[in-house]
Amino acid sequence: MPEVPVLTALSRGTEDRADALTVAGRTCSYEELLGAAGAVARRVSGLAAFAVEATASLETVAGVVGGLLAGVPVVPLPPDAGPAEREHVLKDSGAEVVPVDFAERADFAGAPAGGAALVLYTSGTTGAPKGVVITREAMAADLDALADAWQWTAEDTLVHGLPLFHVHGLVLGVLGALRTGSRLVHTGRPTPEAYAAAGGTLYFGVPTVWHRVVRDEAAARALSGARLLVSGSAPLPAPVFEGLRDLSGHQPVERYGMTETLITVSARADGPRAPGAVGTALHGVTTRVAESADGIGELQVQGPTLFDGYLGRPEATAASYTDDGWFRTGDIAAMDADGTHRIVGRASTDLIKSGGYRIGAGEVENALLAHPAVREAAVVGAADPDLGQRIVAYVVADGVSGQDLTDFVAARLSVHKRPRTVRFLAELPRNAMGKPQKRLLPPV
Ligand code: MLC
Ligand code: AMP
Repeated sequence: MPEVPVLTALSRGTEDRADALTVAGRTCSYEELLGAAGAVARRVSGLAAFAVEATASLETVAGVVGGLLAGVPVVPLPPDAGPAEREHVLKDSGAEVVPVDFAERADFAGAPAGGAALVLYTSGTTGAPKGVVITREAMAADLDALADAWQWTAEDTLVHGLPLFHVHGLVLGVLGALRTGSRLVHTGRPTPEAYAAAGGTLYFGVPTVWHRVVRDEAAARALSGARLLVSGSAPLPAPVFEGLRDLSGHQPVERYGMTETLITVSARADGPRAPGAVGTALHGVTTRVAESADGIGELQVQGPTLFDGYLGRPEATAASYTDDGWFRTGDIAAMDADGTHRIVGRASTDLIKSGGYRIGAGEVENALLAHPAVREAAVVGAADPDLGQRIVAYVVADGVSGQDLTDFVAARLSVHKRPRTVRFLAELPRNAMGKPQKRLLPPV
């Protein structure tokens, strides 16, 4: 068996099982996955980077494993990204799309030792998404720290249905299984029925998924046989924590992270869990809450799980660190005396978290402004019981409907970046300097 960086369980080939991996209803063994990944590695070897259409499929897994084998960074493309977003990602990364045929098999020996493995595109407060360069070393460090925190082993069956173009679904949810050797069942979509039917020991979900599970009482009760339910990517509301506890008998473990840092803080399988608490710093990670009078301030982190910068943007990379070398998360946190972290908000209201997706208000505003009828646009996140935050667009426009604008954004960018509510205003509220003031917008 060839050595696949990061994926120690896969490389060892020990305990290969015919059903090692199931993605959206199709199942394969490690050997079959390695064969398909070998064919990808041969094809991409020597490229600077390549992109895969990151549908929830065995092809996406083979593409990413093939990139690791060949030592070529992979750019997972959100499958529903509209033309504007797609063009930006491909141009910015310089990656060409390489199609993956899972039926093709080849041997590929020898992988370079370290370096960039993934480039994940993620939104900032303004402008187009930036490419976050993630190394093999960072992923290996993070997955080992999570295995330690969650007692995650080859005995587990991991179940989730999260997208394969972000840290949660791809790094934790696929590469984590291939490093620890746990079986993986990816349910295609993260529906309560599919989670209930999968019979796993370890479950991953964003709070929206857990909210939907709790609303489906039978599905929540069916999870009682699991070992650990893990929530992350956005704050888990207390009623959802309590609903899971009451129906499944499990207090969910909450963990916190970012594309740029991977997961840095988590509750432990053998430790306390409480609503609103995201646990302690993972092994190897150091955190601090920036100085403030009330003990609440920006969470800053250091450690081996951090990214290798924004692709081609040294200024943005430098700006994301303090002068003394700590990564600035932009999240506002408090830390208890025992080192338990609580995330209490975000420094900028222009980063929206909807269904666990990070969405920059500026990117949606620019998409709206590309519509010929739109003169001005201001986008905010409004509290939503299911999505956490719902995208609300305030626009100054004539001769166009809210649905037209929603569809326009959904077609240019990814579908999850579309406004769920559009409000028409005669003008945006401004200060004396003429600058739009989002806090003066009327309530939704
Ligand atoms: C609706 N649809 C439209 C549309 N309106 N399509 C085009 N135009 C319109 N105007 C259709 C879509 O085609 C799609 O169809 C469906 O509606 C999707 O609807 P949705 O409402 O957007 O999906 P929803 O069910 O609300 O999704 C909830 C969710 C999703 C939880 C499944 O938000 C999700 O997968 N979230 C996970 C995000 C995540 O993984 N984040 C991790 C980031 S990493 P169809 O046919 O496709 O159904 C990170 C680090 C860390 O944060 O700490 O983990
Ligand atoms: P992303 O880059 O998509 O990975 O999003 C990272 C952001 O998700 C963080 O900066 C936080 O704002 C948010 N986040 C992730 N996990 C949690 C959590 N457990 N609680 C609150 N916010 C979270």
